[in-house]
Amino acid sequence: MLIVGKYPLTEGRKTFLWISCTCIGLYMAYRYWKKRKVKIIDESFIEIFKLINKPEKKVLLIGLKGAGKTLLMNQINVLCDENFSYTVPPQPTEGSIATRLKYNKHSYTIWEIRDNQMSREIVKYWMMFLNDVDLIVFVVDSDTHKLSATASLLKELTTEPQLNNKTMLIVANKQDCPDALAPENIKQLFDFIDFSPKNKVELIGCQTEPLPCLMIGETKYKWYHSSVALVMEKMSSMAIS
Ligand SMILES: Nc1nc2c(ncn2[C@@H]2O[C@H](COP(=O)(O)OP(=O)(O)OP(=O)(O)O)[C@@H](O)[C@H]2O)c(=O)[nH]1
Ligand SMILES: [Mg+2]
Repeated sequence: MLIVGKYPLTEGRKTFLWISCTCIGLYMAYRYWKKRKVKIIDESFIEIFKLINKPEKKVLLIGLKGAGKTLLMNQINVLCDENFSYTVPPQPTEGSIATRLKYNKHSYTIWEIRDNQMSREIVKYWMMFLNDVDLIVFVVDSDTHKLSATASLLKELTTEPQLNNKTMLIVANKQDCPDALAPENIKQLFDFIDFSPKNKVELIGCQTEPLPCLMIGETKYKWYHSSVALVMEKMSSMAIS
């Protein structure tokens, strides 16, 4: 028979000791489980707060009819989502198209706003969409013959007081066209815009054509031009800053 202190360890005492140890063990396991549960909840909250602190960036995509906004968006979509594909030529946009995508761990909603039919009212029309916008992307057809109309529209747009302090990226698209003006020359043509870094307006060249031939049996493209990746990188850095 075992002797603990002065008292012999009888069967009754053994059972009592065994039950006490089990209870203490169970209680400690419960305390540990509860602590872990609280920790997991804490971690979930941290994740939620991280999301809250990284709100979606809003980008407004504008420009004259046929400047290439939709094809640019299609190729940006391919860049951000490997399952995306598109047909060519794109249909003229009716009203607006909103695209949500993720790029470099940030979420973006990009609104393509079509030039409404009354060209003289177009700037006022775009202003209606300007609330909470982090970046305006203005797509330009770089064809020499189309640039003067675009220049006068941009002049009107940049004098809008609502545009003060808004960040804007001008995309000089269709650089592959034989009559396209190079980005540096377009900058000179738009001399009414202050392209200094403090003014938060930048210009970048881009092209989304010529598209490669599709493989036999394929009807949709999953291709983007390398300049589109540079445009997306610039859009992202300007929208975040
Ligand atoms: N050569 C050339 N053509 C282009 C380029 N980007 C677009 N296009 C063509 O230009 C036409 C208009 O393109 P869209 O993307 O529909 O233009 P958009 O600005 O969305 O036009 P709307 O929705 O009508 O305002 C299509 O036929 C395109 O194939 C480019 O970089 N180079
Ligand atoms: Mg369109």
